[in-house]
Amino acid sequence: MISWRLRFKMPLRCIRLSAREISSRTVPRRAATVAQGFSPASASVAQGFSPAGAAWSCATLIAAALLASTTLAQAPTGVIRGRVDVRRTPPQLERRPNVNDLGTHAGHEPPQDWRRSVVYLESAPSRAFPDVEPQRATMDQRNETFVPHVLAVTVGTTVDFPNSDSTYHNVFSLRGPRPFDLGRYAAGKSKSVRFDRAGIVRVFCEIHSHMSAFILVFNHRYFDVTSADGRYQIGRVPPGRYTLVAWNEGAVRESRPIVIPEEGGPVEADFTLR
Ligand SMILES: [Cu+2]
Repeated sequence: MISWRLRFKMPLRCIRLSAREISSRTVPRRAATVAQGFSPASASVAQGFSPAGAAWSCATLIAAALLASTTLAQAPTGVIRGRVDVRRTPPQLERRPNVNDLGTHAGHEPPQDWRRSVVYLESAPSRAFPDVEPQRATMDQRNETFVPHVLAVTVGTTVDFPNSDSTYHNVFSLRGPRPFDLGRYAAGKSKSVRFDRAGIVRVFCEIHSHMSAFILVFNHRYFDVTSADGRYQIGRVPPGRYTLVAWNEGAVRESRPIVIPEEGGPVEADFTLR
């Protein structure tokens, strides 16, 4: 009987003890551990700058950023691709009577690449990180034509406008997200403009009224200018529902809903613009 009591009393006592430990010992000890673990950070905050605290904060931030980027990099994404068939009539050149036109050759053709369209997501995916790297792009002035005729860039991009002709040019934009006037400048010179607001920029030359171009400024990177045969591709699109837009010269604009499935993968979307 004694042996039974001994055998069964001990475990009971242990259970009782451990229960008491949970209520009286373990919790305060854990709380103390948490308080101790927290104290260096709060101390460094209270004392001001502390190299150890800063290193700890930096390490935490870097770890969090790495984890977030790794998670994003590993998450499946989709590719939207297709073709834009432009069937509308060629644009009529906006010829303004201008004394500066005297001496320039007449009968200008529409820009060769007027069929190039821009395909883009109407709004950026909520799961995407913004691309903050400053970019640089070029819109050349060659044979009294802006090359390319259509340029698509992200906000913060600086666009160079070199003059590759033997005559003077004067690039300007009157309205839109970034009005500017670069003044007249000679062959071989270049001037630049930084675009910090999203929108459509109409570019003209003050000397040659037949020169015009478009710069589309986006606050995300989900866009593409179609190739010579009308093809486009928008990569690394996070899963979700979007509105896809095909745009040509501001004259035609068509949109359609598009879904990137959770597992990612390619999604085809063709447009016919009339
Ligand atoms: Cu010009």
